[in-house]
Amino acid sequence: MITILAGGTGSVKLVRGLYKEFKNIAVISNVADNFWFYGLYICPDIDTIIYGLGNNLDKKKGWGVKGDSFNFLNYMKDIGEESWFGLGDRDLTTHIIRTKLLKEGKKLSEITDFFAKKYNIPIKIIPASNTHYETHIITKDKKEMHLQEFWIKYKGDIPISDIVYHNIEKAQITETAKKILQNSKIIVFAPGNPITSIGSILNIKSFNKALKSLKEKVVVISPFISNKAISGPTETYMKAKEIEPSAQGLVDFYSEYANEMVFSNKDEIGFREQISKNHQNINFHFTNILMDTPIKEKNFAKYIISNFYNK
Ligand code: FO1
Repeated sequence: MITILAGGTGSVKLVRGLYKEFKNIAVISNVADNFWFYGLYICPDIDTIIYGLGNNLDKKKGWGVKGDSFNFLNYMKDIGEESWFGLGDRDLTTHIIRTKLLKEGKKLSEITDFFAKKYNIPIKIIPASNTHYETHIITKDKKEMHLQEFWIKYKGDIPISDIVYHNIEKAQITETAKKILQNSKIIVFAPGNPITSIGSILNIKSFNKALKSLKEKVVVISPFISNKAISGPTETYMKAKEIEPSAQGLVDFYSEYANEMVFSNKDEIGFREQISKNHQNINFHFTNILMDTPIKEKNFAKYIISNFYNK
């Protein structure tokens, strides 16, 4: 089995490729982007995986349901309610059902199983934790807000000084996640944001412990091409955590978790000159990591399978 640690729009491309090429996969999803909005519990990263694998994802945006309408949201706006978070009408059904099930006492992992079944997705999608915790942004003028508020409401346009995981001390790895990690032949860190998609999982104490004991299985996929993030606010968040926003910074950040790392062949020169010398215990691999078409998603999945699973 291949387990993928995933979060956000960058990760779903890798998950989709592996799902098509291999099937025997499990996904452990970031949950720190989850939040309550209009009294509904929203789990963007879990939903992106479920919609992505069920062929329901709006691929252009990278989130939400394809072809969705926004009547509900527009009416909220008309009556003067907050409308900065793009909840589509079809997408809304997921949040309403999930919130109802949560209120009936179901765990997030059980609810996620329910949706996977509903959308005919025959693999395990596991929330990194059943405990709610949130990634918060601390602005330079000392305000604290949820990641979604920072990125969507304020368009990421406020200077920031730090990122914290609010309530993470209460979060625990689930027994299912622990078992799946142990039973996997390889564990792939998807090319998600290292701070808010993958780092938010690594910072759960019990998760961190479990992963560090399985270091020889971990393969990290870079979210950078030519030292620039493929998408999203990766550099901003790395800087806020005082990590150099470059391939070098990524290697330093992930070096305690993995001995195998895959980077874009456009970043190879920097490695020859410097990075490999400082990290001689890590095997660096270089290939075309851009997955901007279904063919490239599949080709990259094949690359992972042949180089790390069937090696
Ligand atoms: N991202 C946006 O940039 N704007 C939105 O309005 C927005 C709405 C949204 C609704 C449901 C959902 O599952 C995801 C949504 N996202 C939106 C994506 C999401 O905020 C982030 O990309 C992820 O949390 C990053 O991992």
